[in-house]
Amino acid sequence: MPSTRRALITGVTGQDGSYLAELLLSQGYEVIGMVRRSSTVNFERIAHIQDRIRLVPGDVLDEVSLLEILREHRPGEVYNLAAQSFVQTSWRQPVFTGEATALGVTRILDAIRLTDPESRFYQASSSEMFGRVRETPQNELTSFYPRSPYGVAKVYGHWITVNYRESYGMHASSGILFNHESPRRGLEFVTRKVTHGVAKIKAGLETELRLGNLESKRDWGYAGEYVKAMWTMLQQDEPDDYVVATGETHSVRELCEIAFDRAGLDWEAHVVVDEQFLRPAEVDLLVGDASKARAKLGWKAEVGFAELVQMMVDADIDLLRRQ
Ligand code: NDP
Ligand code: GDR
Repeated sequence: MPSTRRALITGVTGQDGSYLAELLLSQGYEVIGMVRRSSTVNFERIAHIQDRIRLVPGDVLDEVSLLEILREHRPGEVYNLAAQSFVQTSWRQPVFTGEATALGVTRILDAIRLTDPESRFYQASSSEMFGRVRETPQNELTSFYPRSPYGVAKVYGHWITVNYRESYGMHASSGILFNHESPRRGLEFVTRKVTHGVAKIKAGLETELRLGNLESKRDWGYAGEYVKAMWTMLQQDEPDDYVVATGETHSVRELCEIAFDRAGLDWEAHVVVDEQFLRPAEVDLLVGDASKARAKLGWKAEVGFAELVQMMVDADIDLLRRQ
């Protein structure tokens, strides 16, 4: 039997993987973190907990590696966070994005089916699946209209999760998470690009910040609390799909106003629109209706947008000072 107190996280070196690992450790889990081989180590986000996690080599492109990990460690819960997650890159590398973000999900579901099909599974689905939105706000029943190879791959990952649940009776759940950010966010995503850019301008290292579409709107929440929703989904008797969001939407322009203001700067004096950051097809507006997660999981976003942006600016100013 797989152990219910042992969890496997794919994508443990990412933003969400690091917060989820912390949460599971605090709940007394034995945490197995899958890491892919690279020529340089990139464990910054988990350095503080590395001695408490068991890191194992594997790749969602390689089903044998997944089978071996599952056979050897027999986790009762598997959180699939691994993906090529940057939307802009997905136009440049659509096939790779499909391999990792779409087919990677089938590889891991199939490996679970062949080893311990009773293990519980979480799939990191995305609000990018709603793309050119069919209704506002978006909920679990809103139809999908992805606008990037990444969004298309996530739609596949979502439906294969539903399919394995229905075909094999697996406890497979899909969390449709809207954008969530933190001081651990990758530097290429717009929130962190802005807050890190503000810190550099404040420190006199840069004078301008080049961005793409300032009008797009997102439902931005705090990653540290979104991982709790993932875990809670796997504690339910029945697997299901849930939207996880704040229910508020803000533009990139508002993000800039708040972030620069926090550092005592005028955003209009520094932000330059550069078309290299515009996307071939944009998702104009996302805002989630997380009432199902609230009713069934008791989950609700607590950290507001301004608080989140200010937390990230403060963390980046502090980071640059220490560097
Ligand atoms: P990150 O980009 O920060 O982390 C992605 C993780 O996936 C990294 O650990 C990366 O490893 C790993 N990875 C990439 N390719 C492979 C591969 N082929 N095999 C094994 N591991 C791989 O993403 P986030 O933490 O922000 O997001 C986690 C998941 O949630 C992703 O699936 C993302 O698409 C999804 N999501 C994220 C949202 C958000 O707002 N953050 C919203 C909705 C969904 P390495 O460090 O080696 O690159
Ligand atoms: P997104 O996040 O595409 O929503 O995907 P990102 O932060 O990259 O973009 C959000 C919005 O900001 C606009 N934008 C810019 N974006 C970036 N990266 N850089 C810029 O310079 C810039 N200027 C404007 C974008 O056009 C877009 O409208 C994130 C990822 O974490 C996905 O993995 C996840 O599934 C979704 O969130 C939900």
